[in-house]
Order: sequence, then C-alpha cells, then structure tokens
Amino acid sequence: MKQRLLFLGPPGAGKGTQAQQLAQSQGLLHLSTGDLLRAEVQAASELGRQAEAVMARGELVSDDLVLAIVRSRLQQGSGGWLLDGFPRNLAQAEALDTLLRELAQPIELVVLMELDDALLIQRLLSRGRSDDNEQVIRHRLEVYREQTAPLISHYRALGLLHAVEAAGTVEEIASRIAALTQA
Ligand code: B4P
Repeated sequence: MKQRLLFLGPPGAGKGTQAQQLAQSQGLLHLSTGDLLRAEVQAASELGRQAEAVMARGELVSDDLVLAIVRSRLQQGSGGWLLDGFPRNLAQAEALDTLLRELAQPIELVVLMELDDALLIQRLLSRGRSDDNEQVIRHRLEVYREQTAPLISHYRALGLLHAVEAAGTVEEIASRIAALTQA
C-alpha cells in the first residue's frame, strides 16, 4: 500500500470525504489544509482572523500561512500521510517538493478526482458550509481552473498522477482509489 499520497481535484469532488476514510483505515496522517484553516477560524487565532475573509470569498489563503501549517505537521509525523487540498497552486507545489526532499519523504501517488461542474455545484450546495453559496462556489471553480489545475501537468510530468472518476457512490469511488493505492 502506498503511504504518501496527495488528493487533487476541484472543490466538491469529494477529496475530504475520501481522504478521511482512507487515512483512518490505513492509519495515515490526514492533512486537510481546509479543515486546519477552519479550525484556526473557529479558535479565533490570529491566523484564523487572516484566513476567514479570504475563505468566505472563495479565494486562496496566503501561501506562507498554509505552508507554515503543513511544514509543522509533516515535521512532527513519522509515518505515512495523505495531503488533501494542498498544494493549491504551483508555488505551494514547489515549496512542498523542497520540503519533502529535506524530509526524504517523496510523494508516491497523486490521485486526481474528476467531476462535472454541475455535480460539483449540486454537492456543495447540499453541503451548505458558510462558503457554499452559488456565487462563491463559481468563484472557487475559477480559482481552481486558474491556480490549481496547472498542478495536473506538474504531477503528470513527474509520473505520479492517476485520475479517478469522482461520480458514483462514496463506496464506488473509494474502491477506485483503493485499486490505485494498492497497485
Ligand atoms: P477545502 O476544505 O479543501 O474544501 P473543498 O475543496 O471545497 O471540498 P472537497 O473536495 O474536500 O469536498 P468534500 O469531500 O467536502 O477548501 C475550502 C477553502 O479553504 C478553499 O476555498 C480555500 O479558501 C481554503 N484553502 C484550503 N486549502 C488551501 C490551500 N492549500 N491554500 C490556500 N487556501 C486553501 O465533498 C463535498 C460535498 O460532497 C460534501 O457534502 C460530501 O458529503 C459530498 N460528497 C462527497 N462524495 C460524494 C459522493 N460520492 N456522492 C454524493 N455526494 C458526495
């Protein structure tokens, strides 16, 4: 089983849903930058105060803030991990490559979850988080296309990328991902 995984895909593709289950069943550290940022907002920390308005607009929080969070978590961990929602742009991907070289922990697999916009919007509207209204969702999809989608070619060029159809039940998608992690 692969131990160092990265989940990539548009907002609402189900990265968090799948990552949580897989990390729990395989004993991997689940590192969701979205969840970590929401926890900071909840705790009303200085970082949370900076992140809150940015997230509400559907934009990306600054690379420095996100990198500081990821760096400290990866340095503390000793086993496998699953990065969910990070990196989100090329600068974050390059910083991650450097950090993982320092830690001698190379990525083993990048899973790209693919889903049509209509289904993404439907899923997010029914989730109903505070940043899940239609206008903000459409902006998040634009941000994904402009800033995050270029990572697809970055990881494809490294021979790490495998795409998964993210339509279907949670169980169906989990078994598609399991087939890749066990290959
Ligand atoms: P995230 O928390 O990463 O969330 P997401 O991309 O919106 O959702 P995800 O793909 O994880 O979908 P989920 O499983 O929840 O990002 C939120 C914000 O945080 C960003 O906009 C940004 O501001 C900030 N941020 C995060 N990381 C950052 C970074 N690295 N740099 C800068 N800023 C960052 O699934 C969605 C819904 O679909 C759920 O309701 C779920 O129950 C449902 N669902 C899942 N699978 C399903 C299925 N198979 N069938 C039907 N419904 C399904």
